[in-house]
Amino acid sequence: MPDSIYTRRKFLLSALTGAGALYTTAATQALAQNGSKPASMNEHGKKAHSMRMDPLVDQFPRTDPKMRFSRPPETMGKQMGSVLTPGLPPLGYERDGNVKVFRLIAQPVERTLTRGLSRAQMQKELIIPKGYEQFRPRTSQPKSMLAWGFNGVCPGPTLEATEGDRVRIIYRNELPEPSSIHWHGFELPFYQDGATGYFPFEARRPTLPGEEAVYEFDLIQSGTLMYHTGFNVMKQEGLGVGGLFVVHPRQKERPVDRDFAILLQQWTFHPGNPNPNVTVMEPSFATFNGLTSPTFPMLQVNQGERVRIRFGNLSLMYHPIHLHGHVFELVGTTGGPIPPGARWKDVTVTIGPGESRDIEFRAWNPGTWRLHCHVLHHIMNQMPNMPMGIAPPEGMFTHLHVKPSDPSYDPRSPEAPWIYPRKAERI
Ligand SMILES: [Cu+2]
Repeated sequence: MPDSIYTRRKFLLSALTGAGALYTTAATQALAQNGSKPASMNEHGKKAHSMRMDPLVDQFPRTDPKMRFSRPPETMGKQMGSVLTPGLPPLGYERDGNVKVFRLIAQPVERTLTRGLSRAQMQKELIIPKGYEQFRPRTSQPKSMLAWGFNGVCPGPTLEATEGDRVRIIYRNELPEPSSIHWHGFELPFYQDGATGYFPFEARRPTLPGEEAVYEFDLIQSGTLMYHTGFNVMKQEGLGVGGLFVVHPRQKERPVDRDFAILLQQWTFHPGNPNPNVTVMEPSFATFNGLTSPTFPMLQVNQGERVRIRFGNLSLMYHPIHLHGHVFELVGTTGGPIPPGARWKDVTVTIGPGESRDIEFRAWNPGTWRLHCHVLHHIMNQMPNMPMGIAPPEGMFTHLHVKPSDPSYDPRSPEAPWIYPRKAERI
C-alpha cells in the first residue's frame, strides 16, 4: 500500500521494523498540536525536510490524537470489477442478499505524490548522449503530503457497480471534524445525497468523528460518477476527501479491452510544507490519482485493443487532457453514455471542475505516446518556485504504451513500416 495512516497498527508495525516509530509519534504530536512542532522522520524513516506548518494557514488539527484508526476494510485491494485506477488499490464489496456493500473510512493519510527522479536514477534510466551533457534535465524532487482520504489512500479507491444494482456504503468518519459523503451525479433519494449541514432543509447532519453513517440506494443510471465530502467541502475536498464511482450500463453497447479511470486533483504547498493549503488559488502540484510523473505509471495496452479512459475532476481548474498518436471519441459524461450520433472526435478533452469525461479509441498505433494535461503549468511540480533549466515532465503527465503486435517491430526506428488501418477501423 503506497500510503500510511497514523494508526496504532502502523505504530506497532513501525516499532517492529525499527523504522518510522519516531516519525509516527512525532508526526501525530505535531498534527495534534496544530502543527506547532515539526516531526523529525518521514514514512521511509528518513529525515523529513518538510514537516513544518505555517501557523497562519494551518489553524486546525489534521488528525484527532484520541482517535483509534481502523485498518482498511478486508475488501480493500480486491479487484471485483473491470476498471483499473492506476496508482490506487481497487475496492471490492461484500454481498448482503442483492445489495452490494462497500466500506469507506475517511482518515488522515500520508500520500507520496512522487518519488522524484534523482541524479543517480537519471544516470541509470535516461540516455544522455555525448554532447548533451550540459543539457541534462534538473532532478525531480520527491514530495509527500499529509492529506485526508479513504481506507488509507488519497484519493479514495474507485467504487464499481452496475446500473440496476442496489448499493450500501458503510461510512466511518475518522477525521477530526464532522464529515459525510456526497454521491456526485447520482439520482437518488434526497436523504441519501450526503450533502449534510445544519440547515433545517438538509436531510442529515454530518457524521461526528468516530461515528458511522449508512447510505443505501438503487443505481438507476450509468456513467463515471464521483464521491466526495458533503460537509465543509471547501476544506475537506481540497484535502483529498473524494474518489471515483463507476457505474457500468446494464447493456454494454461496445465492450472495451481496457478501462482506465483517472481522478484529477490539485494541491497547493508552501515550500517545504507537506500540508495542502486549501485557501490559496495557486496550486503547485497537479495529480493523476494522487500521483505525479514520473511516479504515476504508464497505461499499458496491446496494439489493436479498444481502450476507454475515464477522467473525473475534483480540482479547482480545467484540465485539457491530450493524447498523442490517436484520435479518440468522447463517449460519456457524468450523466452517462453519449448516444453514438452525438459523440465527437477529438485529441484533447477538457474536464472542468466537478465534471467527468470518458474517451474511447482503438490503440492501433504502436508507440509510447504521451498523455498529459495541456495546461503546461500542470505538468511541472512546484511550478511557482522551481528553476526551469531542462525541466523533467512532472504533474499530470504519463504515457500510453501501445505494445506492437509484432514484437520485432520497433516504433522508434525511422525505417519501421507504418501501416495504418482504414478510417473506420481507427476509432
Ligand atoms: Cu491541467
